[in-house]
Order: sequence, then structure tokens, then C-alpha cells
Amino acid sequence: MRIDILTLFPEGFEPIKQSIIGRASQNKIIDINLINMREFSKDKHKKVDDTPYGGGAGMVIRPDVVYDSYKSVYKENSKTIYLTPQGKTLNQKKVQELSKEQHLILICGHYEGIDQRVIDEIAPEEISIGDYVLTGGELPAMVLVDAVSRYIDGVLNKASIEEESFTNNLLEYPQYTRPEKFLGREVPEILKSRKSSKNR
Ligand code: 21W
Repeated sequence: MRIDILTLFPEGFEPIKQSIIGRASQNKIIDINLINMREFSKDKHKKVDDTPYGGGAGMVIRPDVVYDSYKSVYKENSKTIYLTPQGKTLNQKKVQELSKEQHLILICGHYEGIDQRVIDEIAPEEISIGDYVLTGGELPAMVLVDAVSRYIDGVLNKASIEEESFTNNLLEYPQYTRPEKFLGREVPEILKSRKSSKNR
């Protein structure tokens, strides 16, 4: 799977280059690309935003900057997602659906907001990661990439994934390891008398 992330803050994505996702990326299992939308500004000062029509505080991201970054990565088979607090809340079913796509384009939202015309033009699927306010769409994009990556062949070892339906996951049972006694608390007797399936 290829994932192109359109953002004004590509530095925010360092954590994803580490760990499991980073390894999958190095092994070319997932191909994650960060596109700095600022590079698509035609302005000599690389300006990407401007004051809102109708007034109000803050600035709005220019539509041409978003559109040109989008066009630089768009293909016939692209699925485009706009991470925005107004979007539909991400859930495991959606994560599974997205994991079947060949190419994701993630547009990171921004407190300032993006000019509505480019959103109307691209007509991306709008996704939120929950009902709380963050400073941008970068963490949500990483959350989505992390959740989707788990379903890509070769990212995780198989055992963890298939049998583990979301329902099973919610009904996760408590787990124990050594020592047998910790601060006076024992491992449940029923578990101590059973050999691990690994050793069977
Ligand atoms: C916060 C964007 C507030 C927009 C007028 C002008 C992406 C997110 C985000 C952010 C606003 C997600 C305004 C859960 C999130 C995200 C930054 C509202 C204010 N009014 N999922 N500007 N929570 N957050 N706009 O915050 O981009 S997915």
C-alpha cells in the first residue's frame, strides 16, 4: 500500500518512522510519503494561507496550495481522506475497509481551516478520530496509518491479527507473567496449573 500524507508540518511525523510502521516502511511493505504542501506555494515567500473572506480571526489555507499538492500524488486508484474534526469518527470497520485500498491520500486538517472550494472539488471522505480538539490533523493521520498498517500483510506477525476480531479485542482478558507473586498478588491458580500453549 502507498500512503501520501499532505501536511504543512511534515516534522510532526517522526514517531511513525520508528517502530513497527517504520520497519514495514523500510521493508517496502507500506510506502509512506510525506508531502509538504508549503512546497506547492507559488508565492515568493512560500505563503500558504490568507485572511478569511467575511472576516474573523486567523487565516485560511489557500485552495490552490492544497489542490496542487493533491494533483502531484493523485492517481486513478487513489482513495482520498480529509482528517477533520467534522468528519465521521474512525472505527475498526473503516480501518479494515481502508486497509484494502492500494493508495491512500491523507489531507491533514488544520485549526485555521482549508478553503472549502478545494474540499468540494476533491470531495474526500472526511474522518475524525474522536470528539476532542487537537491542534492539527497530523496525529490523527498517524493514528489512521498505525491502525491500517496492522492489516497489511507482513507488518505484524500473523497471530495477533486475524483471530482477533474487534469484539474479541474489547473482551480482552487479563494477562499475567512472572513473577508468580507480585506485591502479595498471586497469578490466578487456574493459569499456573496450565502449561503455555507455546510449550505444548
Ligand atoms: C481543530 C481543526 C479545530 C479545526 C474557524 C476557523 C483532524 C481532529 C483534526 C482542528 C478546528 C481530528 C476554526 C479529532 C481533531 C484536526 C485541528 C475547528 C476552528 N473556526 N479528530 N477555524 N480531533 N484538528 N476550526 O481535532 O485537524 S481529525
